[in-house]
Amino acid sequence: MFMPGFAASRHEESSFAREVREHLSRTPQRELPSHYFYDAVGTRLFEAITELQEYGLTRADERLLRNHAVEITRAAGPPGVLAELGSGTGRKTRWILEATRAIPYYPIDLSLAALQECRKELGAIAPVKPLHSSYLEGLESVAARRNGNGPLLVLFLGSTIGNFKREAGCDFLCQLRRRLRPGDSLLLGADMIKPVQSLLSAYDDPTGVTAAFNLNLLARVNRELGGNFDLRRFRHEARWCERERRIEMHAVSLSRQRVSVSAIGLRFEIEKGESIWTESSHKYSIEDLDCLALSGGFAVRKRWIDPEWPFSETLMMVRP
Ligand code: AVI
Repeated sequence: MFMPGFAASRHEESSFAREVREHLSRTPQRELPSHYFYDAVGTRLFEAITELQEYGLTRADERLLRNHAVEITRAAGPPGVLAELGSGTGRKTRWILEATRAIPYYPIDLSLAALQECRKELGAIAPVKPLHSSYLEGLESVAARRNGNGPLLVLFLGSTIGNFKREAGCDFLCQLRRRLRPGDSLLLGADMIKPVQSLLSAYDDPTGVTAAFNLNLLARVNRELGGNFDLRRFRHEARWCERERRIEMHAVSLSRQRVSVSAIGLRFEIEKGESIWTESSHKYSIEDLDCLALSGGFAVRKRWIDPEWPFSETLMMVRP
């Protein structure tokens, strides 16, 4: 019996396959999308990165939230509902939840394991309502369920905004704003511009954890899409791009070689010294952040900056 849709769904390409083909085919600069770093191995490696002495970003984010949670929540309204985009296990959010009075908390993430852990860890402090979805879809669900619970505070921490191209980041904020109401707010964590040498060490640590994190993306293509990347013939490189004020991570080919990715029917040759661009981490000035808030439809209410590792939490209110 012919079952409509069956054949199509069997051959339907995953978004990973589609995006890998599209990005790896780009010329003259081949790319891979950085949001695919986080498979089980990549997630562990990223956790290890956050512990590195050279990578001060996560500790600075946590310090600010721990030291200023009460001020943050007071300045935000106080909020009646909390949502977090890309919550992971919600480790950093504990202090914000403790500073509010058991308001509903909607962690939004694509990792089911992280959401389960989040509910286990924070369920005693507040009603945790995990949403397994993308950022904007998750936020839409929150908007549909918030009832008359008072202002919504959205957390977007960890400088994930830095992994968006600048224009895409601005566009993302506009889309976020459209799902909010006047009185709602956004707490945006962003890594700030700092001396280039400390940034280069943060993204190319001497223990090689970031190198493993970067090359694991090639390994993931091998594992999931039948790629034949020879990881020994690529090296990790972190570059500072002054014009765009960002760190770029590349996987640089150590020799001329042929690559094939069987599941997506892709074959290409890569020259010695040619690279695959895997990630951008944009860094911000105060002016950049003010401009981002304004063009996204927000007004900056208050900002906290870590003195040890320049990192900022900017609280912005929805502009009517
Ligand atoms: C998740 N994101 C904010 C990290 C960053 O710093 O851009 C990912 C990362 N890449 C290399 N090290 C950490």
